[in-house]
Amino acid sequence: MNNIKEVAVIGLGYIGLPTAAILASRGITVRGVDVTPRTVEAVNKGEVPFVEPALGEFVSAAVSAGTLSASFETTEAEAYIVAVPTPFNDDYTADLSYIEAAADGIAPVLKGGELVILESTSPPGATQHLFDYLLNKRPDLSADNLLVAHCPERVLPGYVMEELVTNDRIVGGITPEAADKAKALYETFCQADILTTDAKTAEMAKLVENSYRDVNIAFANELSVISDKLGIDVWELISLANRHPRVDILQPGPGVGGHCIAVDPWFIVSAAPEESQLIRTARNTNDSKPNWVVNKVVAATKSAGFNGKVAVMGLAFKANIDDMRESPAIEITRQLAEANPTVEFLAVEPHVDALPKKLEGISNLTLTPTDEALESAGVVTLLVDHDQFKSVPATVLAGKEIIDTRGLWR
Ligand code: SAJ
Repeated sequence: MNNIKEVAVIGLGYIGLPTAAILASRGITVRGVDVTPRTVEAVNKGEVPFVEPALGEFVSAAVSAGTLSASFETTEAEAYIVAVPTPFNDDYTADLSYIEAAADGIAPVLKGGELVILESTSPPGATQHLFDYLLNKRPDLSADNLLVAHCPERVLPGYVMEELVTNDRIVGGITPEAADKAKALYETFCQADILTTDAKTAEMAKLVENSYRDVNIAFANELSVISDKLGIDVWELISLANRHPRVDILQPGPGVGGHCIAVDPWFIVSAAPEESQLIRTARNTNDSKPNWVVNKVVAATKSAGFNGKVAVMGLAFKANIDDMRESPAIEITRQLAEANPTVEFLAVEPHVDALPKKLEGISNLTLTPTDEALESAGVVTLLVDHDQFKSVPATVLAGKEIIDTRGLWR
């Protein structure tokens, strides 16, 4: 039974804000903490500073009810949930500086007996590091009086509010008591099974889930390159092979984006470099796919009668979201526009009203409405399978060179 009534959530991003809002919807008083003024201001107005279906209603209801508020400072609570980024360094080791910065905010307000939950995806040993780091900052607290657990998030962007409730969760405690206490807190909103283990196994489980997906997408991406060479439609090939009862191949695309699948496998590779051959190769296969797409588009612009304009459909890292983190579409667009200054690139992204920073200031690249781009371009490159693009009539695409990396228009 949960007896925690006040929670501080550090990091109000794609995971922290939904978690804060759903806890608040269960009557827990939640104080969100973030370093970004835009985020803190938006949340305090009951708004969400990014696109995530259904989250807006939760945030506005919780802010109106007074159960959710946001600030820059970490204040006293009974439990702290850390949901900050864990990017990788140049050598692919994890950068734990955001976790340490969160701990710097938590340490001074601890009184003893609190629960600290790390949700951020972390390399093996990071939860123990957080525990040691906090105790080091607060040598006056006894180790038995600090409960630290890892509870990795598993929700799929675009379905977060649903999956927070329906997905099973893994909770790994530094001690069994920490795991049990974290489990009770998550039971206030999670209706699925919550499985407890030790912290390192929980860390690794999360990394393994995303590596499993990365390896399987790499298989699909490799098949798409092979099929292209052999003159085979890879989507037909995969759908036929998937009619075998024990085959379930994923879909090829322009590469793997997002802050999770393109990142997490590296944490395993850096923890066991010699032993992680398959995981490393899959990462490299997926990372090389954007280059392959760039070459296909460049070849299309060399065809006779090309009118000088290329439409690039979609910039987000996947369908129906505005999240551009590690997006292969952005990488492809940037490389194309920079290397081909005489070609005009019309980027289409219905979820944003300005080009992202990485694409700012490129003179032959403009953010263009869907109809206008499709009408004027001679080459159309589909990079994201947004619902809005599904309904493009075949007549609009007729006579154009199409590079459809998602199999949406086949
Ligand atoms: N992709 C493909 N082909 C596919 C599936 C995905 O090319 O068949 C691409 C997508 O276009 C995208 C990338 O892979 O660029 C990642 O998309 P995704 O939908 O596979 O995953 P994410 O990054 O949105 O969310 C993943 C999920 N993990 C798993 O499915 C194992 C989610 O449950 C995790 O919570 C999330 O990572 C995370 O935060 O770790």
